[in-house]
Order: sequence, then C-alpha cells, then structure tokens
Amino acid sequence: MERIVILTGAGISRESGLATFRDEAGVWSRVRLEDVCTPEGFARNPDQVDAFYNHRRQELQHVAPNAAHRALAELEQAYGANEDDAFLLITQNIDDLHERAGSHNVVHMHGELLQLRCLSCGATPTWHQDCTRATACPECGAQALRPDVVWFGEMPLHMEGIMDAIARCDCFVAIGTSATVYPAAGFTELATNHAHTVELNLAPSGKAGLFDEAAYGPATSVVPRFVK
Ligand code: BJW
Repeated sequence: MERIVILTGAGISRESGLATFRDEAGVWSRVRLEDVCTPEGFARNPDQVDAFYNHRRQELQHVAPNAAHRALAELEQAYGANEDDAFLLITQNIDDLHERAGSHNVVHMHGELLQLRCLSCGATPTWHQDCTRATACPECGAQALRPDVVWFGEMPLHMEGIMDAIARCDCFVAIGTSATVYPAAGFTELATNHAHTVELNLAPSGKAGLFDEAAYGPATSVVPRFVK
C-alpha cells in the first residue's frame, strides 16, 4: 500500500479568509514577527502577544474550511480504508480548518490556536475565548498561560513521528507553503530520494526545483484536481 505525507501551510487557508504570513497584506506586513512570534517578544510584552492571538482566535470563529481542506479529508478517507499509517497530514497551520473539514490523522507541528499552555504545570487546555495575563489555568490555578504555538527558536512539535513518516512515504505533497521556515522547509529534501514529490501552490516556492510534479493556482482549484 502506498504511503502519502501531506504538508500544508498558510496558503491552504487563504481562501477561507485567513491571511498568509509573507504575501503582500500577510501577517508580517502588519506586525513585527520579533514582537509576537518569539519567546523574547513574549517576555518583553506579553499583552501584545495575547492581543495578537486573541484577535486570530476570534477571526477563526468567522471562517470555514474550503474545498482544498475538504479534498484532503476525502483523500484520507480513501487511504484510511487500507492502513492506519498510510496517510499523514502535517500542518504548519495553527487553525483547526483541517479537523473541521473531517481530517483525523493531522499533526500541528507549530501548535494550535485553540489551545493554551500553562507555564506552571504544563497543561494544555482547549481555549476558545480571549486570554489575558489574569487568565487562570483551569488545572492548577496559576496565571501563567501562553499560546500553545511554536515561536522562532523553539522546537516544532511531533518531530519524531514526522521524520519517521517522511522517511517511509512513497509520495510527499507540499501545499500552500513558501518553504522558508525550517525544519518544514527541509522536508522535501528528506523525501526526494525515495518518494514522488509534488508541489501545489499559488506560485513556485523557494524549493520548486526539487519537486517531481507541480501545479500552480489557488488551493481550492489545484488541490481537489490533484486528489481526483
Ligand atoms: C497560496 C494561496 C492560495 C497564497 N492557494 N497557495 C537560518 C537557516 C535555517 C534555519 C534558521 C536560520 N535562522 C533561524 C532558523 C530557524 C528558524 C527558521 O526557519 N527561520 C527562517 C525564517 C530562516 N526556525 C525555527 O526557529 C523553528 N524551530 C527550529 O528550527 O528549532 C530547531 C530545530 C532543529 C532541528 C530540527 C528541528 C528543529 C520554529 C519555527 C516556528 C515558526 N512559527 C510560525 C508561527 C506559528 C504560530 C502562529 O501562527 O502565530 O509558523 S512563523 C510562520 O511561518 C508560521 C507558519 O507555519 C510558518 C510557515 O509559513 P507558511 O505556511 O509557509 O506561510 P507563508 O506566508 O510563508 O507562505 C504562504 C504560501 O502560500 C506562499 O507560497 C503563497 O504563494 C501561497 N499561497 N495564497 C495556494 N490561495
């Protein structure tokens, strides 16, 4: 049975209404990543970081999965009927649109927007509301919560399972990512010697030359077409 690994980035959620990071009008055009996406920025001004993620948490309530998310959920169903580890969806996105579209075997390597992490007891409560410095951890009562996301300089999550899945896959598909942020930007190199590699993106990424196959256009067009 063929094993497939999919890597998604912000581009897959663009047509749902969520901004990408590095495109014109992307997230980094309105805030400095050093301020909101590093442990140092959080230490300097946690209120600014809370406000940034509170805004994105609210935004998530008003968007829905699109045809590309749904196509990947259908692809998983087709694979799932065969073997448990035949399909893995690695997402760099912290939104929950893959899950809402019906995907199950999803790993969020950069964390999850709807989860907080307690710096006192390590609990990761599900969180749909705003978070402030006064918000108490439901498990231990400490006022020491941060977004459960991966900032620059921090170790991405689930790396062991991810590396294992890439090493064993027959097909690797990167969707809607600029391939500028490591370690995800290096996954194609890891797959390229043993797997068929595919890029589906609005425009060629920085790693475009490495792929065996590519299709360029909006995710809601190219992903369903690839899946059929
Ligand atoms: C469409 C579309 C449509 C648009 N349809 N497509 C020097 C060299 C190498 C590495 C480093 C270095 N200096 C520092 C590093 C390490 C650093 C890094 O990579 N920096 C680079 C910038 C150089 N990385 C880290 O620090 C990571 N940790 C780490 O490396 O730990 C050590 C380690 C060692 C060994 C093994 C493992 C680990 C942590 C990185 C954390 C990234 N965090 C963020 C924020 C998450 C929380 C949040 O969302 O707020 O993750 S940053 C941001 O970038 C977010 C994204 O997941 C990530 C990637 O962005 P993505 O998804 O690619 O979005 P864009 O905007 O860049 O691209 C969108 C694409 O979509 C474009 O191509 C468009 O064309 C396309 N598109 N519309 C289809 N409609």
